[in-house]
Order: sequence, then C-alpha cells, then structure tokens
Amino acid sequence: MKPRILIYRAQPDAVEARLAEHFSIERIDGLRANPDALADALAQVDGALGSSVAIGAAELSRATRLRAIATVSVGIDKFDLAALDARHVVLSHTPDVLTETTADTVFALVLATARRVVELADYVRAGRWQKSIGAELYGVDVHHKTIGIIGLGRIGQAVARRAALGFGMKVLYHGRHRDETAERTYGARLCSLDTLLGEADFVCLQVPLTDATRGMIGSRELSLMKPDAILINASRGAVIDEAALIAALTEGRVRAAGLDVFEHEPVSADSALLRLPNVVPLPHIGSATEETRVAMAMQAADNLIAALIRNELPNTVNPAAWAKR
Ligand code: 8YV
Repeated sequence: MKPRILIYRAQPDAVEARLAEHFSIERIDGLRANPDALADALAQVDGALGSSVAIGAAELSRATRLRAIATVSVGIDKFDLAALDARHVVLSHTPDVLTETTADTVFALVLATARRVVELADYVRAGRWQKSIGAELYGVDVHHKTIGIIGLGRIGQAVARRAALGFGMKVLYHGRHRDETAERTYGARLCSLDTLLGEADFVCLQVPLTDATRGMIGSRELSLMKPDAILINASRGAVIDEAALIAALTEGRVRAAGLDVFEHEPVSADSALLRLPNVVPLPHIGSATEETRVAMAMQAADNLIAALIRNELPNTVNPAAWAKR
C-alpha cells in the first residue's frame, strides 16, 4: 500500500502527478484551515508537502504516523523544529533552485527604489509628464556604489555577484562566517554591522528569521545609515522593526526602502509603509516566477519521495530526527 501524504498547499499539476506515482494523496487548504483541522489532517498521513503555513506543536499534536514534511521554501521559520524533533519528523526545504531568482528580485528592488521606478510610472500614468523632468524627480545611481549585504549565504552571494560583476559595485558583507571566495573573486569586505550600515549606499538584508535576527534592524541601526542610503529586504519582514523604519523614512534619515517581505503578511492596506512614496512594496515574490516555483515544488516532491520511499534525506534541515524513529 502506498504511503499517504497531505498536500497542504496546491502544487503544479506535473508535481502532483509525480507525487501520485508514489503516494496516496490527501489535500487541505493550509492557508485557510484552522490549526485543529490541520492537526487532524496531519494525523492521517506519513508525509506532508506545502508552504507558507505555520506548523508547530499544536498542528503536530496527533501526528503519530507523520515521518517527513517537505516545504516548498528555503525559509523554515514557519516550523517549530523542537516540535518536529519531538515527533521525530524530518523537515526538508528547497535551497539552491530559488537562489538566482530571488537575487534578481533583490536587484529589481535596488533599481526600482534608486531610480524611483514605481513613483515615476505612476507620474506618467497620471498624465503629469508635461515637460522634461526636473531635479525633483531624479533618482540616484546604482552602478559603482557600495552595497552592504547582511547575510552572505546562497542568495546573498548571488546578490554580491550581480552587484560586483554586473554593476561594478563595492561589496561589503556582515555575517558569522568569512567568505574568502567572495573576497578573492570580487573584493567583498567582511565588516561589522555598524561599519556596513555607515558605509553602504544600499543595505540588503539576506538573513534567515531566527531569534538572533528578529528585529535586528531597529532605530539604532537605522540611525547609523547614511540619509541617502536605501534599505532592501527580501528575506523576512520581522528582521526589521517596521515602526522604526517608518519613522526613519518619514524623517528623511533613510532615503527609501524596497520591501518584498513584511512582519505581517499580507501587509495591511492601511499600513503606514504603503503610504510612503519612498517605499517600493512587493507581495513576497522573491522566488515567484513560473519556472522557479515549479522547480521548487519538484525539488520538494523529490525530497519527500527520497525520505518516504528510499529512506534518504536530501535537503533535510534536521536529519537527526529520523534516527530517533
Ligand atoms: C516563498 C520564500 O515564500 O523560499 C522561501 O523561503 O520565502 C519564498 O520562496 C515560499 O517559497 C513559499 O511559496
């Protein structure tokens, strides 16, 4: 008899067809289901696949047969790893396949904020373009400026490559580990967070959301940035103290912000962030291209097949949980 899995967020047809070759499939709309309904659904299956849904002790409370969850994401902050370990459930994710696409999104925000693309597109659409534009509508250059990348992981490195090799930018980075390849290849310079914030023209957040990074960019950090510097966040919204950012943008202590992620998503239409003309907001589209989302879902499906059918654990965040079974 085939193992039974729960798809808690609909996936592309080709991906669900691949899963159906190996598993009996149950479905639930994880974004709308309450924790109790999700707990009931997880209690019936050996594996689960989906994204963007918080899974912790409550959802796992009756999951006695669950062995593996495959998230269609590189971020794992929606999961309570201690609760997964307590249930001996392994979690896999989808690194690598989304790296380049997400780095493209970061640079879309860099260019859109620096050159005021959204604001000026609205200016044209509103019929306000009556003559050649004046200095009041100028943006700032990106090429050959200084970019500071907080978190030089896979995506951070891809951002650094675009910056150095594509735009001739000077690259600063801050993180727990030295990256000698980045330093050798394009002169990236490891520096303290304060130094990076004080020197960068573009500050890019590329850290996972953890207890250590939650709120890491607050009033103090924003006050260290140059007043014409631009903040870019395509990692997780909760890394920034949004009230402090609103104040800094409103008071001109930071020039602009490009935000693909928010502390609470979807961000509320009446958020003060959305009323600021120097904010370019996107609806968490970092990896959201047709090609990449299929590739991510396929990788998640292969991760789940490997775990439940072949007893292999590729891209697994907590492999030790498997050994406890
Ligand atoms: C999407 C992401 O939110 O991979 C992540 O961690 O944040 C984005 O790619 C995720 O893939 C859900 O579809």
